[in-house]
Formats: sequence, structure tokens, C-alpha cells
Amino acid sequence: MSDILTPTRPALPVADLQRDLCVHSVTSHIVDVPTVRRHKLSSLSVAAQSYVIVRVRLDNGVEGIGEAATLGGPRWSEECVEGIKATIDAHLAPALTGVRADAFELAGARLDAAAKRNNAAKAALETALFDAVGRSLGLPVAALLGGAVRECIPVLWTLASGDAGQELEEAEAKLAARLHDTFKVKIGAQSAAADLARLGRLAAALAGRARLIVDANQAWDETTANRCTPALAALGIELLEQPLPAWNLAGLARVRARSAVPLLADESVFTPQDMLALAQAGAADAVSLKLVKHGGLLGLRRVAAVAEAAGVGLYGGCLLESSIGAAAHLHAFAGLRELAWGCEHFGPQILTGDLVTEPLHYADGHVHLPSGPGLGLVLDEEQLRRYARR
Ligand code: MUC
Ligand code: MG
Repeated sequence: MSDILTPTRPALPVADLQRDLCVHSVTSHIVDVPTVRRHKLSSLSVAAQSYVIVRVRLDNGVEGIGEAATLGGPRWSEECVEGIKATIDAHLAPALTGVRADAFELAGARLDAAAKRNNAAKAALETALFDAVGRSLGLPVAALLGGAVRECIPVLWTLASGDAGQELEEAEAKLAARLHDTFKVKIGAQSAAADLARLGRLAAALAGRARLIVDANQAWDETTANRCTPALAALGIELLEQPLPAWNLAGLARVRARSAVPLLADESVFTPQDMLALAQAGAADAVSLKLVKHGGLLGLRRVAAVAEAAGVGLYGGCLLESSIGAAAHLHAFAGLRELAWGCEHFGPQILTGDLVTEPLHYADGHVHLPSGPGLGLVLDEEQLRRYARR
């Protein structure tokens, strides 16, 4: 902890305090962490997760960490780790150097002036600022964001091998270990008929023991969605995520008007303005919140505020983050008064190794907010070296 809050020592003059919390340097590292099995979405499939890990060092010597997650290169969104690292090193890091780390909004404005969008890159840097300031002041990131209203969050597991037999085995193991009792099934990689047959098998085997939601990752058109929603409802599917392309808000609104299954928007909402447009179109019942989309913790909270104002429910989304990125999300989610749909931060559990000394704690269908200052994590230098791209 920095001297500034140690009560037994004299307070530092304001000028020293300001110098103390200024950003001294920023470094970034690409890592590739294999997953325990192949993870298939409608338009991509991964056997390893690639992240950019950033380290922000302050003048007081404290270091904060953050993570930019991607999924399948620049295919889930436009950012990939190679581009994220290049943009951070050439444009975003210089914009932060010398800025007071606790001037979060000012830092965000500097980042926005230095580069358009690049939301995952900005989210990683802002997370590291929050971590560094929290460590300096002895406060968790959640406290810096307004304080936690919950210490743990319901967390689901995603079934995404595409093979119903493997998926049932995986779901049974998660249920038996009491780790998860809700599953998100990735659909859209095969025909709608094949997906409905696969879902039928899963729903029948897990009936009364697990809840199911589905994510089509923009794979369907409006006609397919309208044809499939009655079948999804009959199978007891509780939520349908992003059935149509991100741009098609009017189509989503029409599907929603006919569907007994509520709709969750994901790729349709990056900015607060996207959220406003979604709400005005009546295009979803809930929205998936992700740092990579909203450009950071403050951006996530801004999108959440627009959703709350419009009566749209909140869901804690992920992009298969490691414990670093997942913890950042948990600190932001912990302060939301309502998080009606829980979260999906199972990412650390699908990796063959984590990047911190003590990974997040999962039990009884919940993931726990790490305690301690900042993110509440310690970077595992050996693991960082092990997974670093050469
Ligand atoms: C998404 O579209 O929700 C996160 C977990 C998962 O299985 O898919 C991703 C992204
Ligand atoms: Mg999704």
C-alpha cells in the first residue's frame, strides 16, 4: 500500500500525492492459453484463448494489470491480439503516460482522443488503472466503482463442442461437482434443424435438473428465428441470445414480439448509444455486458445505466477471459443493483492454466468476487512466461 493512506505516517504534500499516482510506464504481452476442449460458435471455433495482458506501473512503484480478450482473432469483434498490442504500444500507452491513474474519466478521454473504438484495448488499460489505484489506496476495484452489493454471482457454463453426447457428459460433470446448474448452448454452427435435435437431447436428459439458454451468435435470419422460437419455448429454453445479425434491431423487435422465449442482445450493443437504440426499438429483454464491447468498467456501467433506465435486464457476459479479465467484470457486476440474469464468467475454468497465483473461486453455481485491494489478484509471472507468444 502507498504511504499516502498509512495513518501512522505523516501525509504527503498534495504535489507528491499527485506525482505518486501518475502513470510511469505501460507494457503489453500477448499470451495464448489452450482450452480444455474446442469451443465452437456459429462462425468460429477455438482451441486456445488469446489475450493481451497489460501492466501499468505508477510513479509510486505499484503495478496494475488488465486483460484484453479476443475470440478467434478478429472474428467475434474487429479486434485481435496483434492489433490490440500494436495500438496499445504505439498510441494508447503514450496517451496515458504521466496521467494521474485515479483520473479515470480523464484517462478515458485521453484514450478516446488517441484512438477510435479499440474497446478491448482500452478496457485492458482502464482495468489496470483501477487495479493500480486500488492497490495504492488499499481498496477493491468494486469500492472505487461505488461499492459492492453482492460478493458472489450466479454463473453458468457454456456447452459448445457441438456434439450432444460430449455436451451431456460435460453438463453431468458440472452438475455432479455442483459447479453449475445453468448451461448456455452455442447454436448456429449447423442447420437450425440439427441444433433443435441436439437441444432436444440435452433438454430431455437434463429436465428438472438444469436450466438452458442458447446463443446463436447472429447466425439466423428473421424467418429462421420465427420458425424456431416455438420449438425453443417447448423445450423450456429460457433465453435466446443474439439470433439475428447485430444490425437488425427491427428484426429482433419483430422476433421478440412473437416469441415466448425472451431475447438477450449481445453483439448489437457496444456503446451506450447502441443500448439506447436497442431499447427504443424494443429489440431485447436483456443485454449482455462485456468489457471488450463497452471499452472498460466505466463504459460498462454507462451501458448498464441506459439499460436500467429502459427496463432492460442485465446479464454478465464474457469472452472466455482468464481470471484477470473475469475478475475485472465481477468488480463491475458486483455494484449493479439488479443483475437479473446472473453471469457467464466460467472462462478461467475452460483454460488449461490461469495467469494468476490464485484463480477465481467457483462453488454452488456461483463465482466469488476476489477480496483484497485492486482486482484482488496476483499475476503469476511464471505462467505469463509460459503462455507468452514468441
Ligand atoms: C458470446 O457470444 O457470448 C462467450 C462465451 C461463449 O461461449 O461465447 C462467448 C461469446
Ligand atoms: Mg453471445
